[in-house]
Amino acid sequence: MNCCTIKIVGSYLSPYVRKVLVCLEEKGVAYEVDPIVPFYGNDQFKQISPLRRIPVLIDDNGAISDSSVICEYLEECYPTPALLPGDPAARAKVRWLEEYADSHMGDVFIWRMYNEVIIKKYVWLQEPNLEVLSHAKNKEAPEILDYLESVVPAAGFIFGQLTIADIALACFFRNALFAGFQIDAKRWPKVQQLVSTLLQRPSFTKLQRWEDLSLKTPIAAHHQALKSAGAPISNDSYGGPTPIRAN
Ligand SMILES: N[C@@H](CCC(=O)N[C@@H](CS)C(=O)NCC(=O)O)C(=O)O
Repeated sequence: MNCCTIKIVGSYLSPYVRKVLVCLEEKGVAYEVDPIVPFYGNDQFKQISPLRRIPVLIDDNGAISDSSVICEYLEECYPTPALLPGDPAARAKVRWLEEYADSHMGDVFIWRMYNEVIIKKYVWLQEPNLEVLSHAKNKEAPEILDYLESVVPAAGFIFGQLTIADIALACFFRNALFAGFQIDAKRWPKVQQLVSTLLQRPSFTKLQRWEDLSLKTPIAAHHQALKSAGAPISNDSYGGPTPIRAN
């Protein structure tokens, strides 16, 4: 399949955008980013993302939403290196862990941690709900880590080779860190080892510079600040001036 001039719409701070960008980096595919914070999408944004969510991939074939759909598309367009195993049973297990990360880890790490600490403060100018945050950090996140510790091997990637499951899991620990949550290496040594190995891969470290810059820059200035610092930023943007709630 011929895919070219790939644009990814979505902030470097989103774990779902990060998952797509890491896949592109691992596969050595060139791309540019329109780094909008999703709530700030303009009227045209709704046309390419009916749920007003990021990421969106745009190329010569049109716009595609949802990080898992996008990553599968990339896997088909750029099969090497493969991020899904060949065996159907192993592929299914990889997809389950990707889904577990995107849905359940998303609920806890994004909507009950990162949302309380970062999104509420910088997008909606609200105080965090400390009860929600504390429950997420002290009850829900440890349950996730207990589960992950039971599926992660003593060494190496979960399925031997690097897969989209490893990438998806690691992406959420960046946002957990932004919200002040770190993995306790004594309690969850295998997960700590895997996540730290992943976050040190060039595909992740290359993005961390742009994540850190986004975190310390006012939202309205993200596009220009990232472009000036040398990130691969698009000339045009689906960003708008004020935040809109999708529902
Ligand atoms: N299942 C979607 C989830 C995407 C998602 O929830 N993205 C968040 C940003 S981290 C978003 O756009 N939220 C805006 C909203 O919920 O209004 C995917 O994998 O792409």
